[in-house]
Amino acid sequence: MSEFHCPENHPRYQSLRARHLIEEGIAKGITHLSGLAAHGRGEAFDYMLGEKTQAFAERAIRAAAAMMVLAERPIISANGNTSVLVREEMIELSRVANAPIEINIFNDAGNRRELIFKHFQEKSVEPYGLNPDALISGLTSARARVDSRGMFLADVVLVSLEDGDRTECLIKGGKKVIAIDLNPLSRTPQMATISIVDNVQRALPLMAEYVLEFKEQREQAEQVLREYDNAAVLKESLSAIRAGFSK
Ligand code: PTJ
Repeated sequence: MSEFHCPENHPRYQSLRARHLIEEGIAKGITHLSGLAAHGRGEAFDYMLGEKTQAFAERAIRAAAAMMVLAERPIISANGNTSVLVREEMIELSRVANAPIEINIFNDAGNRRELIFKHFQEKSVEPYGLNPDALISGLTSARARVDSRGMFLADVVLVSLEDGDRTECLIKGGKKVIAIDLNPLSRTPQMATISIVDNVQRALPLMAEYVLEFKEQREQAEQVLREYDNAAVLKESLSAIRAGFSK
């Protein structure tokens, strides 16, 4: 496995480090090879967004934190990309929001679930999803396979960096979905209750900060959620990408 040699003051340090994490995840069998393509797609959108959390994304992150605090059974979904990019950040959010982590993968062959489980175990966390025993109805991909103690019972599901149609099925099943996805045109953010168009590496730590704030102010969390407009956030994110493209 290649070492990461890059001075921290290199202008592309963060981006190169993220690439290295994905590369390492693939070498360890945690991240699927297609995760590399997914990552590249995200990089392109992030570039258009100026590689920073835009105001509309921060509004969505704040609303998402409010939703996590007010939820009865929130859960954080982890796949092969997020497990290597934001393991520590997911663990911290899980701790402050009292929301378990559950492994949910699209490419469900071989021992990837076990490898992801062990990757979290290194940090003394045992996510759900090692042996899924329930199904999300209406979904034909492996993402349907969930844990009856976790995702199956959850009322709010945080999904990051994800393909496909799971969000629609979760919503049809009565759950609320918070999606983190740099491409606002993807089906996941288009269908989600709250769509965070931002890099998962920036969004999760900020969400954890807001969760801590709202835990002390539940009424304010309720107000933030009442006033939140996801359609406006999606519209603004598209304008920002268009503006970034024409620069
Ligand atoms: O581990 P598995 O088997 O569950 O597979 C995971 C991947 C990511 C391979 C799978 O879900 C996939 O193919 O996803 P897609 O369809 O490429 O979608 C990924 C979405 O995440 C795209 O819309 C990207 O723009 C977006 N994205 C990529 N990197 C980031 C991101 N969004 C937020 N933060 C990122 N760092």
